[in-house]
Amino acid sequence: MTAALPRLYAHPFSSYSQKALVALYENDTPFDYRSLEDADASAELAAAWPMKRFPILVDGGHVVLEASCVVEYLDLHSPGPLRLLPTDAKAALEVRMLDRFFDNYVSTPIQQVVSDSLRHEGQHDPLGVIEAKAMLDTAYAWLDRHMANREWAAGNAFSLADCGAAPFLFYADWTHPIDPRFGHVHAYRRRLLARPSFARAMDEARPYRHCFPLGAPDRD
Ligand SMILES: N[C@@H](CCC(=O)N[C@@H](CS)C(=O)NCC(=O)O)C(=O)O
Repeated sequence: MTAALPRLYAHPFSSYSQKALVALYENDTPFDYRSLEDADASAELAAAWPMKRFPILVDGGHVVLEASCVVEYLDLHSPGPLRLLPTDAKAALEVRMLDRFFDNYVSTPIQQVVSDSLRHEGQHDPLGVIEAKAMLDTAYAWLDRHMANREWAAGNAFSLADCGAAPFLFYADWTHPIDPRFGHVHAYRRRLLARPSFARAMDEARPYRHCFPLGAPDRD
C-alpha cells in the first residue's frame, strides 16, 4: 500500500500559496493539490484550521500552518535535490531572517493596501494605506542595497527566502510600483519571474488576474 501524498490547501492566485508551490515545484515534490476553488477543499481547510488562512499542508496526522513552516516541513520530510533551508544552522538563520523580511515588510503592507480597497465606503483607512506604501518604499530601498552584489536573497543559492520573495515582489510591483531607481530590486524580480518554479505558479494564476482587487496591470 502506498502512503497518501501530503495535501496542500491553497489557491493558485494567493501569494502565500505560491510561496509553498514554488518550494514544491523546485524539487518536483509529489503532492495532492486541494485547490480552494473547490468547495469541499474549502470546507476541509475550515475544519483543519479555524483561521482559514492558507496555505496549509496536511500530511497524515500533521497539520502544518504557515507557508514558511510548510516549506521547512517539506525540506525536512520530503527533501529534494535543492535544500531550501541550508543544513548549516548559521546559514539557515540568514535565510529565515530574509524570509521574515519579505513576510513582514513586503507582504504585510501589500495585504493592507489590498484589504483597504475591499472595504465599504466609509470604512477606508487612508492613513493606514499611506503608511503601508511608505513601508513598501522603505523595504524596496533596503532590498536594493541588500541585492546589490547577490543573485538570491540569502547565501549563494535559491532558498526559502526566494520562495516568498517571488510572489511578494510580483504583487508588490502591482500594488505600489517599485521605483525604477531600485535597479537591483527590478533585476531580482526579473530573475524570480524567470525561475521555472515561479513561472509555473504565475502561469497557473493567470486565469484569476481579473480578481486582483486593485486592477491587474497588463503585464507580469
Ligand atoms: N501568515 C500566513 C498568512 C497566510 C495568508 O494571509 N494567506 C492569505 C492568502 S494569500 C489568506 O489566507 N487570505 C484569506 C483570509 O485572509 O481570510 C502564512 O504565512 O501562511
